[in-house]
Amino acid sequence: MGFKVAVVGATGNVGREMLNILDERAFPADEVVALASRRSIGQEVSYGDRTLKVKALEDYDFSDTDICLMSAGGEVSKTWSPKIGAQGAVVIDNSSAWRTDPDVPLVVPEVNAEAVRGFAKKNIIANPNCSTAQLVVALKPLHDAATIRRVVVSTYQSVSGAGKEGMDELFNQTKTVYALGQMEMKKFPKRIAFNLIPQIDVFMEDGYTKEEWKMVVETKKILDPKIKLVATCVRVPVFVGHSESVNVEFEKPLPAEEAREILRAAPGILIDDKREPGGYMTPHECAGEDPVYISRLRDDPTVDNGIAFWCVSDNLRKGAALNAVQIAEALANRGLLADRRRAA
Ligand code: 11C
Repeated sequence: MGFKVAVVGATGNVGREMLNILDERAFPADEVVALASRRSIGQEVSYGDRTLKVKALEDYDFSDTDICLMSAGGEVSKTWSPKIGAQGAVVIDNSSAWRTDPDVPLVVPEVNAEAVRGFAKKNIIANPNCSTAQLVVALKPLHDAATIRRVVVSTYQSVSGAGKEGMDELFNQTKTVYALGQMEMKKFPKRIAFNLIPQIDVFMEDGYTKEEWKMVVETKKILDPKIKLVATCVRVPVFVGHSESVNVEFEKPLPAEEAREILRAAPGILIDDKREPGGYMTPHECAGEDPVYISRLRDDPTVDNGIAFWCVSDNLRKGAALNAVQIAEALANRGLLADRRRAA
């Protein structure tokens, strides 16, 4: 017997990708339901070769739903995730609403899959921010090998991280540059076409942005609270795929060549690093792909035990929808959903 799965926010970038990935990975679902706000009722979305008509979240009864994949933003999640969890479904939430809640596991299955066992306090599991997800997949095997002391990361984040409106803004501004029309800025604080913006999310009191803060607190919660991390997050005119320049300092020696073999054997990672023109991954090539790609791996001679690398991944997949479906798989593989059914 398979599971009943609801996808909330099914008409958005990430919601559609969740439906694709449930189908691609043949998640054992007997029924998949697409939900969104009332204004999307009747819209159609694809689930493999099937077409689902969107139903209203507000009117839906979750009492026989096993898993609810939620990608409808923080405010919707704050209101709805506890209500859905109270009806018995396990909510896997893609927003930032629950990530720092001590009663909610924050999970990247390649790193801390066992943490899914802690879901029962609220029936909610949080998916990390996209820029954190790809980073911790790369850091975990390195941390196990040589204990990370400090990470310095600069991100190059695509506009799809800001949703469909972000993608539309890049498209429209780019057309405007050539057509000499009126440049409109709605989603981003400065022009993004042929430009980049060193601000993602709001500013905090200490001068860092909330996106940078998220990378710090989420890495600590998922991987190790002792890791020191400093981030600079930058929006770039790329539609899909987040890139990161990463410097890691270890407690113990870990030469780049050894790190390469460790990363090569680690789950979720592909090494694309030929040290020749074009011998590295770019966001354009990673769009639609599942792995976290590592390129430009080299020693960092400015610290005692350090390496530097380039890390690229599809932010809508590993950074959001794929990670959420992997969490659902981690629950199912551990029999945690079946147990819930037997207990009900
Ligand atoms: C961006 N990383 O690229 C953000 C999007 O906390 O889930 C995801 C925000 C979040 O704009």
